[in-house]
Amino acid sequence: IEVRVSNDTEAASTDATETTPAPVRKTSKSTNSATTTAAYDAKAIQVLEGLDPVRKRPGMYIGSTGLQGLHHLIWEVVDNSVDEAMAGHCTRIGVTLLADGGCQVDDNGRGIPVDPFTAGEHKGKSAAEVVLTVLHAGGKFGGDGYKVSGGLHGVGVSVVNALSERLVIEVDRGGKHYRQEYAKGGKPQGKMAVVGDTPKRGRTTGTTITFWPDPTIFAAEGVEFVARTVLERLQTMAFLNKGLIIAFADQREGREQQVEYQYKGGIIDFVKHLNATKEPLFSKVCQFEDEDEDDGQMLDIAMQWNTGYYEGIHGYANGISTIEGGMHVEGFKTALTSVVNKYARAKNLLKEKDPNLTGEDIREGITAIISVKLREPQFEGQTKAKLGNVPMRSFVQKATNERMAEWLEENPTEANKVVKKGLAAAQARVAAKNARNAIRRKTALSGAGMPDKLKDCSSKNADESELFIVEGDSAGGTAVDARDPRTQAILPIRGKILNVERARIDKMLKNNEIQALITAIGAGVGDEFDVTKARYHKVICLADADVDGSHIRTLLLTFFFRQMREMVEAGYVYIAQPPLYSTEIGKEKVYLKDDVAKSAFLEERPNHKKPFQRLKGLGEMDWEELRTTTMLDGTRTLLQVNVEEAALADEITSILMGDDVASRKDFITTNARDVRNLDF
Ligand code: 0RA
Repeated sequence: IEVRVSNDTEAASTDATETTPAPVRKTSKSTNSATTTAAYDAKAIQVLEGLDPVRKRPGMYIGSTGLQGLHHLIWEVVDNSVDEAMAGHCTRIGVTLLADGGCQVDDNGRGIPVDPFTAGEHKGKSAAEVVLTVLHAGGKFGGDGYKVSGGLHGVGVSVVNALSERLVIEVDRGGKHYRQEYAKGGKPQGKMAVVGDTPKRGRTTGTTITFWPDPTIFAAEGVEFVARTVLERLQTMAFLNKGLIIAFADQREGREQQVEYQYKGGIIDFVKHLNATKEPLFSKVCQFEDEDEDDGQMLDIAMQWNTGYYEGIHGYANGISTIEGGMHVEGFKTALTSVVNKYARAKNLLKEKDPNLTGEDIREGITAIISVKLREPQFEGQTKAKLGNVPMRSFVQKATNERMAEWLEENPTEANKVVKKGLAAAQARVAAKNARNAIRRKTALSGAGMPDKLKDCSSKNADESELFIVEGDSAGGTAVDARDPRTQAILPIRGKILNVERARIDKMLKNNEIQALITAIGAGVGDEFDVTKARYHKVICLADADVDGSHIRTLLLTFFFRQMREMVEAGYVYIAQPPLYSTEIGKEKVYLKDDVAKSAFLEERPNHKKPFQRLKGLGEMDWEELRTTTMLDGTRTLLQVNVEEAALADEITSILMGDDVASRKDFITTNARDVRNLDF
């Protein structure tokens, strides 16, 4: 078999005129057999050759030199193996975090070609070496190559090599075991060479890449991989690549674990997994696939509804999560709205006089995966997480229109439930509008419009204004005494606010505490929420450090996450940390915020009497204590709440707030140690 390196001349010459290196996720054109030539376009590649630019500006290639960038190295290597799997040549990928800090990725694919080129720019080097030392060389190998390449993540393994202090590649091919090693910065230490026979046990062919990230590059946050981050990503990969075995092993001391993912149902299993903590509306999952060979695009879509009220549509392009949506998601939504309305009319579930269901009505409670693959994905938007390829919209729309219509016809029981749920959502939408109008009217009637319970601050500058939401009237009173009336407003709320996960928005908006909160913040709610109108840029949940307090805090956070998400995204939502214990050192009173702080305190002073003066709650502190420990800027500590990844946050919210008590308990137990830093 002849191994040919080719460069798409057009793409390469464009690259050559670029003044900046390609950003992360930019992809090189994949080769198609018709245009492949044995000759190598040296002129074009010269500009890109050498790995120095990567070390000079790592951020341009892997996004950052923080933990995210560090993990990007793993994704880049794994993507190559996933490509091989998608081409039908690999069934198992292993990812191992080694005890010495390295990361090993192995696959049972065909093995990356090892024979040296006999001519051209890279004469004498193996294809494997070119892939590891030439920027943008990845994915351009092989005769019939990859029609639609999976990983297409973008930057290629040469970037991983450039940013490692050491890298070893091993290939099993034709019964031989090959090996080549690279030193810091991707410098080859000798040629690819046979070092023995392919071991009798294990694979017959395959590729193993082991790398040790360069700590001088990742100086800011270190080179320690986070198992949970890797596991989450690998699980998603396994869902998106039906049947593929992805085995993870952590061999680091004290953290040993092994996990293997394989989903024979692919994204059907993904949808079931996401809905596992919810109550599915029916057990079937609607799933379909389509492929357009000429345009080089594929889609794989699955969906199921649950009895909840929120929509969870998760888009992926070439295995990359498109949190901001894009053309594939747009096409899906448009088709879904149209096809369900058509069905509802045809079956007389919507009468002639009834208006159409809106897209939102239909998507209430949906869990859907929209996974597409395409040759040259364009990622746009603020976080480069929105798919911009326009043809993808009509491709997804057409397939969804046709295949969903079929599915609805073939599954009348389920179709009926989908329509009924949409009708109920439409009713709630009308009721919610009335409730919102009622709040607006009430606001207009009561002059200034602020709730009676609110002790507002005098500043009208949102940037410096803080709203403390305080549990209980008595603690509220203390907080009023403790505050800086110029910049700090106090809103006491009584008891447990409504659990918004279990209540539809219309019911929720009738709740007095919620109404007061919405009015005080002054920026609307739900779809109408406008973060630029927020009257405070710090909204601080102040509740006891005990179980009840943590419950009320979770309820508040859920409300913000679900109904004022932009507040969370803007970083306006905080958690105050009133201390749980107090004790004395001599005459001075010392506060300890939790059990961890208490243990640390006792460890330092083993002879000190135990602080079991446990503050029974916010009410136990006088206003001066509350001010210095919890409210005064400079002496307090606040936790900022942030949304890490919408899909994950959605899952956690459901687990914590939903009806499934067992998984909530399980989650809290397994994450008890991290609970303070919970990324909501
Ligand atoms: C192109 C051609 C062939 C194998 C691969 C690429 C390949 C690359 C990687 C990267 C990680 N794992 C991989 N596995 C395979 C082989 C072509 C042939 O043997 O005919």
